[in-house]
Amino acid sequence: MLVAFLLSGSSIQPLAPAGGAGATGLPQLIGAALPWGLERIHAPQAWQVTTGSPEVIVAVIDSGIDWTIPELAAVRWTNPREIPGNGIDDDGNGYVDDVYGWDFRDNVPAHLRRTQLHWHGTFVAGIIAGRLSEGTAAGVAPNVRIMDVRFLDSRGLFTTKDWDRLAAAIRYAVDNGARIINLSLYAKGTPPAVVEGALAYAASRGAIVVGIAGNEARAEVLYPGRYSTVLAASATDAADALASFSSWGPEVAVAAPGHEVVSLLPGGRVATNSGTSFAAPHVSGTLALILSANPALSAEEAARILLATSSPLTPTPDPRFGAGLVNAGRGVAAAAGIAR
Ligand SMILES: [Ca+2]
Ligand SMILES: [Ca+2]
Repeated sequence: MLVAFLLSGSSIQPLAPAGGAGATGLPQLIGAALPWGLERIHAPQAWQVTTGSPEVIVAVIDSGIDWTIPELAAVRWTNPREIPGNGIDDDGNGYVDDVYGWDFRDNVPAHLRRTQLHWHGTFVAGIIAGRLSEGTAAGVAPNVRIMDVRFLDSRGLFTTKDWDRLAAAIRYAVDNGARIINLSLYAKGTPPAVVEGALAYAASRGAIVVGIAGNEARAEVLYPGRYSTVLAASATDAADALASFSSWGPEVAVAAPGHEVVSLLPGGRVATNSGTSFAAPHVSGTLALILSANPALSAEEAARILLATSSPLTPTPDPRFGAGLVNAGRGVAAAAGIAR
């Protein structure tokens, strides 16, 4: 039985091939304007301090990532203690030849996946750390590293049989150095204790888990975003209104752009898509910049800075937006200003 959905139901709207020479659309996109979401969260202001440190690893537990895209290849995490292709678990972490992460769907190293990728994970990774050609950043934190932890199937879905798989994926990300885990997925139901246990483990090891409110357009934050161990994001549009599809509730930590977000599809095309799935990577990228600006920060300190520097969208506390719209510029400035 399918229990989980992560697509907003909106259609993909291709703009142009990334790196296409002389084509309409993309050159204007590169030259004239960054993706609106990056402008809205003040990423360019943050980049005056840092565009991200390669020491900061963000795990993308999703549908897998197309690493043939040059704009993403530069930010792929490599396991430094694993020798590729020798059939030996060199680092003794329980996974043989996991040089670029692990595919928990096919149970193989991430780069040896056996089934077709759904586009979702590539799109998420692009928002966190993608680059457009000519060195222009398309993601929030284009110099951090992305760990590819595949969990969702080729349709972008998972089932009730997969909860153990999700728990293992979370633990893998934590044990292999991820400081941030992006979970752009949700379920219409309560996960078993094994998932809550893995999230508690992540918290105990100083990994920050970013999740989503869900795309059900009502006052109920869905799991796993509903857990107190997850920073759940709601989705806003270019006018800072709550996106029509976004769920909300007291468990929302922050809001971030999620309506018609610009990022990469497998193969490298640039497109827009909508969903709370695409709000979360704006949050993950901002946290990655905060930790890049000050690597000594604990997870709690980084999360506190994220919340304290977000821009309130209403005069009073609002379950639609949590602490407000994430503000990478203010977040990085605050992080860099803390001497430790
Ligand atoms: Ca290994
Ligand atoms: Ca090996």
